[in-house]
Amino acid sequence: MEKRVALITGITGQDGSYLAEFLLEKGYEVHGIKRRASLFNTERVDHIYQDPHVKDPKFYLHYGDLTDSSNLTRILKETNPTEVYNLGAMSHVAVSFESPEYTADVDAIGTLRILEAMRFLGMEKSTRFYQASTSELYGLVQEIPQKETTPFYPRSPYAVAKLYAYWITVNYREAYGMYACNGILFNHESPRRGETFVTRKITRGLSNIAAGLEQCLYMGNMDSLRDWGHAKDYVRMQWMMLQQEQPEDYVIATGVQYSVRQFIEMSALELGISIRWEGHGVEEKGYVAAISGDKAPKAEIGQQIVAIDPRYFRPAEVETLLGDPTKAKEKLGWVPQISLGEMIKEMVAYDLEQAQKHALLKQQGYSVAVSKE
Ligand code: NDP
Ligand code: GDR
Repeated sequence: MEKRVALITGITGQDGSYLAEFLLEKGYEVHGIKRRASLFNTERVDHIYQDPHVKDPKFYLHYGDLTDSSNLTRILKETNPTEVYNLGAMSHVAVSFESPEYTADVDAIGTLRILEAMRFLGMEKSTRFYQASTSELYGLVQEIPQKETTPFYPRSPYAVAKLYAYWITVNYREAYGMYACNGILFNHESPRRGETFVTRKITRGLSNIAAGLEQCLYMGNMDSLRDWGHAKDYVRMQWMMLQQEQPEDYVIATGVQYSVRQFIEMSALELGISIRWEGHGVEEKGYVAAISGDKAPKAEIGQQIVAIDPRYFRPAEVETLLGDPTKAKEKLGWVPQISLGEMIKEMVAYDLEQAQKHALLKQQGYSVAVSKE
């Protein structure tokens, strides 16, 4: 079989780490671009790291950045990939309001830089390209549920930057005959999700409360509705999209929607805590209504464990997202295998274990800082 080589931008992120595992299992040689940081930033891929001194390694990391054209061109030339997965991005919607110009540089122009480098190197026909597009493109939704033909209406600097990346990918496909496609992915989560995205903030914050490390979880808009899947299911689909005869764009979603408040309730129940809500809007509060199960959380009945902090409201919100993955199911046979309940169980189990380790250290007199945002 022809040698299969993948280059992944954003390999140190949630999706990059799962995709790298998946491709290594399929026998690919995997190259990833990591940013230079003042501390180690490869925690999510450390378990698949291969010492470059071993014979015939299959996993390589290269220093690089989506803002650096010459760096990207050199890495592409040296690795000569058969598939490029552009997962690198400033991916936090709220932060994109704080750093809109940087977000545009990385998420929009970064995508152009890779496509243009591929063209410059004559890879239009030899290398396939995947772009990490997003349900945030739908923003102020024009149709429910959202599918491939639903009009876009981005609502943040992040989404506007990703709109450029979406269209430049379509444009290079049409203009130069490249095998380039967009996966329009709805929110997907896992224990490897960044701690400041809402699901992980909830499972981690509530686990810290259950372990007695924190008192209260401060939230933004809890009425927001999302279609949440598991990152493992979604990276499989990223690969499938590059294995077809024709390059096409696909919506990847579960087709089921929950509110942030429901996600809090389900995560709390997993920890043996049921919540009673009081008040409305910025006054809304969540109290411990009952404690059950064998996890014996340290929280007390009547303790306030959820509060609203308006700092977490966004200048423009995406209130509701619900995907229609029919095309992916019918054309590629893709169906998500991990349910929301199973995912919450996995995330809570992971975060509770971390919280209990910290609690134990604290008990032994070591100082433990729980970073929050
Ligand atoms: P993460 O935030 O976990 O990972 C982002 C990755 O991009 C990290 O490896 C990060 O590096 C890297 N990165 C950030 N800035 C740069 C830069 N300037 N140059 C090179 N690399 C950079 O995101 P996810 O894994 O969750 O998402 C992967 C992609 O999919 C992103 O493009 C995201 O926008 C998109 N997406 C995600 C969805 C989701 O629900 N997860 C849904 C739809 C789309 P570092 O580790 O150093 O910070
Ligand atoms: P999102 O994910 O903006 O959809 O982007 P996030 O988890 O940040 O927010 C989801 C919803 O929850 C509301 N929310 C809060 N969000 C955060 N982060 N923190 C809070 O305290 C909080 N309280 C309420 C938000 O307002 C929002 O409505 C993610 C990213 O992975 C993008 O890169 C990706 O493109 C989209 O998903 C699909």
